[in-house]
Amino acid sequence: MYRAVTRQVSASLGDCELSFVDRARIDVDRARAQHAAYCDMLRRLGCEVIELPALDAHPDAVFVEDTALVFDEVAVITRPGAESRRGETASIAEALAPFRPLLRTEAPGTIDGGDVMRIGRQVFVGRSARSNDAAIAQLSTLLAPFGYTVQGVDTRECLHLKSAVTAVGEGRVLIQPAWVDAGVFSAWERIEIDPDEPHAANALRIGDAVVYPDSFPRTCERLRAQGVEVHTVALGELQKAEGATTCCSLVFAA
Ligand code: CIR
Repeated sequence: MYRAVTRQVSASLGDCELSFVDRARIDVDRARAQHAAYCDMLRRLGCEVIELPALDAHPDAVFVEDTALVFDEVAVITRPGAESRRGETASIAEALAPFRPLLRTEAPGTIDGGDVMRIGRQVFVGRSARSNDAAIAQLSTLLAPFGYTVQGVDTRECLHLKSAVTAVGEGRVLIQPAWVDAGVFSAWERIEIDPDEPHAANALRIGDAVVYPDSFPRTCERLRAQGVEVHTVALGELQKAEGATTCCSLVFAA
């Protein structure tokens, strides 16, 4: 059994932060419909979905992943790298407080949850425009008592570490080798994205299944050929906001 915290799409989504994609007009109603279908998929895969109301003053607030890191023992409220997103964390802290003791990263540290990938007791943190070494050091100190080791990983040409690599099963990652050094993950089986689908490395693992965008059919085929149970969703309008599959939820064991 899992819980998933999500947040409804802001009316202001069109004013989102963008780093590596060009601005295109976003149909907010369509984004809302896609987000609702995404939440339905999470329910189908066994999540109890806690849907928070939209924060219209924060265009990117639907991307809850960046505001907190949820471990089995504790949750860490982040200090997001983009200043426009820092006001999103208070209500996330409120939503998570019933389920985990809360810890926090502080200035000068900045970190987005999209840069944090956990595999077992290993926590990889992308060094990116959003996440810095100060936050990596803080996270290492915060998580050491629970037996986690935290390792910084260089990223290039992408927003977050999880734009470049995500876990798709026990001991398996899906990876875009142009954006992160694949050697860092040599202990795991690596499934490479199809080179024609550069943004295809972000999959959301829920138990034995992954939720995956319907816009990367070639990589989807590769995943299925490797025996990964893939459930596709349409996320086109959220992708225009540089969002992906993991970023729209905080999934954790209930
Ligand atoms: C941002 O730039 O912060 C948003 N427009 C997109 C955030 C996507 N977050 C994620 O993939 N974890």
